[in-house]
Amino acid sequence: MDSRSTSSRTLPGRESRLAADVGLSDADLIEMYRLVVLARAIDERMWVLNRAGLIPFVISGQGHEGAQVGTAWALEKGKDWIAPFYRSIATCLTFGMSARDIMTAQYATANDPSSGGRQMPGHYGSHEHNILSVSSPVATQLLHAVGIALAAKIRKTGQVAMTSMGEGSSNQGDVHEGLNFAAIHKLPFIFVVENNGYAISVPAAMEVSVADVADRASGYGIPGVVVDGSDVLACYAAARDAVARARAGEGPTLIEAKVTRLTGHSSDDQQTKYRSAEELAAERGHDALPRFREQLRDAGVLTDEIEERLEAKIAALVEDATEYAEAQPDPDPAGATRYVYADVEEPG
Ligand SMILES: Cc1ncc(C[n+]2csc(CCOP(=O)(O)OP(=O)(O)O)c2C)c(N)n1
Ligand SMILES: [Mg+2]
Repeated sequence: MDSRSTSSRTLPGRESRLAADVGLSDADLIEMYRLVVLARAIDERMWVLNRAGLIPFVISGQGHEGAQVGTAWALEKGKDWIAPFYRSIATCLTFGMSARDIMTAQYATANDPSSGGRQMPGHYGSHEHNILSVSSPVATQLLHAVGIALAAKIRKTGQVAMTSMGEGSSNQGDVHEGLNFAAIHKLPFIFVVENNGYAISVPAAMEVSVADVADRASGYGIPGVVVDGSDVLACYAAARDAVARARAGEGPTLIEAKVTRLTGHSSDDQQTKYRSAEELAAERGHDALPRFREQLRDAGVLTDEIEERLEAKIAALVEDATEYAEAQPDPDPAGATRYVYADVEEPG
């Protein structure tokens, strides 16, 4: 059974205070931590492979993982929908994609579930897990997610659609149109802004005219919540409340998670050109991974024994995913236009 399906059945007195306070079990917390650590380990491996000339392009989720696992955990796997963006590795893992699924997308293999090697690396998607394929033009996925939420409302399925993107992307016109529509029709929709303070080399103050993107929610008559993206459980609690509102027919919520970008924008960017050494060092202090680890250790949830086991399993998963993806065949060039043009019979 998926550990999340038990999350609302915390046994009083049997779980840590930390877990009980947010309505989760200790097993949930361990699994959330595992996902954060796994996402980081896959990401770090991607950079090594890129620098070794084995994969062409990396766009990293490092610094975003805690917010991604926290928010995605509140949704129901296999029922709800996610329209992710290029940094959403931890979101996709939380929603059911595997390390192999992520790695085959980096290698653009024929059997990559995201697109069979057709999409740019970092454009994850999974038909099996209700994860919409990432589109390269940023913010377009919000419209798709709102459409899914509209369908859910019309069909009365009880599903929720969540999308995520950066604060820079949140300035696109699509966001205004989609939020306005979702708010008017009280759609079961959640908008997560992962604010890492930069859009490539442009700092937030030059992208957004307000300190908090969440302030814009009031312009649509919906709740806007600012949450510390390095606090996994605060992110979970914000998303849990948003899901409850959405399922109750009360409409959308905007969650702004203040995260950090620990790497350059992509493997083609060098952030030391536009960020000082002091700023980059300070970013390390806003990382969810060590913070969550410490929190779980203090609560007695994460022990040496559990941690050793987790580390060994994650190292093996990353190794397996790399070797597996390396060994998979490239897509057949003859199929390059499949799904691009309609397959029409040539006349006579
Ligand atoms: C419509 C559109 N404009 C520009 C780009 C090029 N582009 C890709 S990512 C990016 C920065 C986005 O910044 P932000 O939304 O803050 O996300 P972050 O990369 O910081 O996570 C830009 C300008 C694009 N892909 N689509
Ligand atoms: Mg950004």
